[in-house]
Amino acid sequence: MSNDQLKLVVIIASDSDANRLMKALIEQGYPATKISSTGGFLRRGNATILSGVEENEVDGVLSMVKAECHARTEYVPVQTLPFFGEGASPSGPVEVRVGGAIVFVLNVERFEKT
Ligand code: 2BA
Repeated sequence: MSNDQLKLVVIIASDSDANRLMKALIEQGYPATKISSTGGFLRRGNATILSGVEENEVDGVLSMVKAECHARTEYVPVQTLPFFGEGASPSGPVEVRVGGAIVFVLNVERFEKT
């Protein structure tokens, strides 16, 4: 990996999608690190995957994210949400997006391997 146009792809996905995505990335030869994380809104465990790749590999990583992480909707009880009890809250279940992925692509200023 050269320092020239290195990008850090940060992917936040559900645990089950992230496991499949990790497997697919590694099989295709993309480096990847999975970190356990927690969503601030739903407060559910999710996973953050870091993949440092050349600029011309970013689209390859993104197409694997699209193939493995599918968004769907789920209804969660309003009592489990952080804003419950703080003023005007909706009653009954609330529709939320689960699965799918949130992706940030960052420029890497410097890469060192010791
Ligand atoms: P959570 O914060 O647990 O959010 C889970 C899902 O709940 C979100 O899905 C979104 O559909 C919904 N949601 C979040 N905040 C909301 C709100 N204030 N009102 C109504 N619905 C809300 P995604 O957007 O796909 O996000 C999935 C996970 O990705 C998030 O889990 C969070 O861990 C992370 N994430 C999303 N956007 C982010 C950002 N801009 N920066 C850092 N992390 C982010």
